[in-house]
Amino acid sequence: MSLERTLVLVKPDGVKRHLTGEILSRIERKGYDIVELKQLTPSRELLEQHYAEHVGKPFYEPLVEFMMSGPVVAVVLEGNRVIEGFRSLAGTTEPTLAAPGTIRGDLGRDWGLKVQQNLVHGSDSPESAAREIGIWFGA
Ligand code: RTP
Ligand code: MG
Repeated sequence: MSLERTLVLVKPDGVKRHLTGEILSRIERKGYDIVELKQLTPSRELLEQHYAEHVGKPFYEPLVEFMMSGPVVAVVLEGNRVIEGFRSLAGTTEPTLAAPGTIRGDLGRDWGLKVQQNLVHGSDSPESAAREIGIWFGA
């Protein structure tokens, strides 16, 4: 058994395009449990914590601006190996290259903007998941 939790975000592009239901439906059909869920427009302070690892990268400021541009849906999922399982459902970062059958591959594309708008975020390790769940939902 490797019971894990992961933080998933439906990013502002996903919410604006009315894809929240489609994305949550894929998660539910896969069989993961939703243990927390809320919609909010994140503050710059929250996003600076969430994206601390990307400070200084060329896409950092456009990424923070994009993530502040509207509501996001924050979700905690639980299941065995859910961290890698959700990243597999999401597909690779660039929607152009993400495999068909994945969230980003089926529903995303390159919009020619300063930052990849790719519909979802998923924690990438148990350490990131614990840190990110603390940031979005408290300890
Ligand atoms: P995420 O953290 O959102 O699950 O995505 P990820 O692991 O696949 O990607 P990561 O490298 O952690 O980057 C975080 C987010 O920054 C945006 N990004 N844009 N060159 C670009 O335009 C670029 N590179 C990264 C994406 O929104 C990515 O999800
Ligand atoms: Mg990442």
